[in-house]
Amino acid sequence: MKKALITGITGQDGSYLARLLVDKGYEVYGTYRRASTPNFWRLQYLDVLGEVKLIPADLADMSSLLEAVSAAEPDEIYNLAAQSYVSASFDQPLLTTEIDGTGAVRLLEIIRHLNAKIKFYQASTSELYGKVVESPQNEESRFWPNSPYASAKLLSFHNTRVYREAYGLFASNGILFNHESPLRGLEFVTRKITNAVARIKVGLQEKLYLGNLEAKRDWGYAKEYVEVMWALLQQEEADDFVCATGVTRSVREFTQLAFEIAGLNYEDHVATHQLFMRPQDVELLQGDCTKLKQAIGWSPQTTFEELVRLMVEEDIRRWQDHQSGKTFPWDAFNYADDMTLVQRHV
Ligand code: NAP
Ligand code: F7E
Repeated sequence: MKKALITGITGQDGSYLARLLVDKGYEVYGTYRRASTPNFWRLQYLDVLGEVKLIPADLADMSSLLEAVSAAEPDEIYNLAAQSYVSASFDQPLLTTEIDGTGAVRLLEIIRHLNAKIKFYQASTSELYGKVVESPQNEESRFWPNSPYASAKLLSFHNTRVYREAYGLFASNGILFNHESPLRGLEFVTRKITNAVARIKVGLQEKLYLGNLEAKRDWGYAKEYVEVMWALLQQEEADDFVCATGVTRSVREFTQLAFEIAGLNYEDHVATHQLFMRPQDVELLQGDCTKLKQAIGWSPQTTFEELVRLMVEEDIRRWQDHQSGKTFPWDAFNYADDMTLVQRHV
């Protein structure tokens, strides 16, 4: 039986990947952060919490990572843990660099010294392209990070390649474009919108405050993207691959469609607020995953319209179930609403 270690197993991708690997017959280990409030709701939602082994570890802490890898003795490591919110990286650039940049190097060093046969997947990102100079973006396109998050991810991207070339490690980068789902964190714009649409629909909220409505993203479905992570570690050789849909849409288009699906007009509810603007933004992302298609035959199945619909419908269902007294694994019921954030922020 193959063994996998997933860092960041409590996150969106970590949970979907855990489900996928358990279904494939893997023994799955995952790292989680000790916190005052446990955060296992996604693993519970996918009914996989009871089928994984959990190890406390922090990407900023070498000893805990060493212990995690020693305990799991994995064949494959999927490094998904990150401070993954671009906006927060402007507020916490050093912490973000420690986790998203140096964290990967800690794992690569552990692999090099402990067992160089362990295969390594690094969660790289379309944010690396930043100020894009060509569209669509592929593996050859210029990287020009626009945030501390992206420059930290550039460090881990290149070290993954360096350890592959210098030491012969099987270390691959998946350059994944934005991928979303009903398990997406509430800070990210897609889920922020679908959760707000649901609250407005059931009468709990009136307004939704957003930042840059004109930014364009290539949004895919997270459940499909974790299949790529696994497939990349099954290749003959390690390499770097873009994973995307090739379709780009603006935040405004996402918002308009999400409200329409709920039978609402976004112009009646949406306002912009400075709080949700970034010092600088990535204005346009659109990926070209030709190389990936040729290597593993993968192509996205869920369209933009289907993705928005499945997220809106799931959030409406959750709020309706909540109002009728049901309890279930979920994050939104104790999350501060927009108005509170806008009024309380200094
Ligand atoms: P996510 O939902 O924010 O999950 C991040 C995970 O990292 C969580 O399990 C979190 O733990 C953990 N984590 C945070 N700081 C940590 C630390 N210091 N030590 C150990 N674990 C830590 O992110 P995601 O959307 O699943 O993304 C997975 C990975 O792919 C990330 O590396 C992200 O940067 C990258 N990525 C994401 C996308 C996307 O569109 N989703 C696209 C490209 C790349 P807690 O639960 O305790 O917070
Ligand atoms: O923003 C704009 C915002 O925070 C998308 C992470 O998974 O994908 C994600 O990063 C766009 C940006 O994702 C709001 O300015 C407008 O242009 O959902 P987001 P992101 O920054 O693209 C990449 C690939 C990753 O690697 C990251 O880990 O939406 N926007 N108004 C807003 N964004 C947020 N969050 N909130 C707003 O109110």
